[in-house]
Amino acid sequence: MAFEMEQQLSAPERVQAALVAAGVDTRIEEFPSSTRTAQEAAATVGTSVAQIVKSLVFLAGAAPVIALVSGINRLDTQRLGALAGATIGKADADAVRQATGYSIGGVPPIGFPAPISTFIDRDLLQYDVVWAAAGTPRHVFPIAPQELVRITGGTVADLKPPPYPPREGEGTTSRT
Ligand code: 5CA
Repeated sequence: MAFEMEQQLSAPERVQAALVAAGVDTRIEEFPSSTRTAQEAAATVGTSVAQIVKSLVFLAGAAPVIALVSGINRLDTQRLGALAGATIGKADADAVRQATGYSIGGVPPIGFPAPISTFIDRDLLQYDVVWAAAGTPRHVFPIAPQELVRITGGTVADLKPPPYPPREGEGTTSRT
C-alpha cells in the first residue's frame, strides 16, 4: 500500500490492512469500554489477563524492539537485552509513537511504518487464542499465538524473570 494512502487510514484500519496483508483470518473488535491495559482488556473482552498480549516497546541501543508479553508476566529487561544483543533503554511515549506509529495503550504487534525486531513471550504459546491491541485503547483482535509468531517473524523466548519451568522434552536440570 502506498505511504500516502496509509497516512489517511485510521489506526485500526492500518492494523487491519497489515493483518490482511499478512493473511491473517481475524477481525478487529471495537469495544465501548477501555482495553488500554491488560487488565482492562481482559475484563472488556471476557478472557484471562494471561491471554492479553502486551506490546512493550524498548530501545535496544538506538533501535526499537518490541516484546510481546503475556498480560500476567513482567518483562525481564536484562533478558530482553541479552536476546537483542544491546543495552535496553526505556522508550518514552514519543519514542513509542515514533517507532510504531501508535500511542501507548493501543500499540499493535504489527502494522508499523518499518519492521521492528520482535520477541515473543513463550508463555503465550500455550493458549488457543490471545488478544492483541489494534491501534487504539478500544480496539483488539484475537489471534492464535502461532500466527502471531508467523506474522511478526518474532523470536519466541522466555521473557519473564527466571526461574523458568522445564519445557516439554527437556529434563529437570536448570537452563542457564
Ligand atoms: N491495549 C492493551 C492490551 S492489548 C495494551 O496496550 N497494553 S500494553 O501493556 O501493551 O500497553 C501498556 C504498556 O505501556 C504498559 O504496560 C507500560 O509498559 C507501557 N507504558 C505505559 N505508560 C508509559 C509511558 N508513559 N512511557 C512508556 N511506556 C509506558
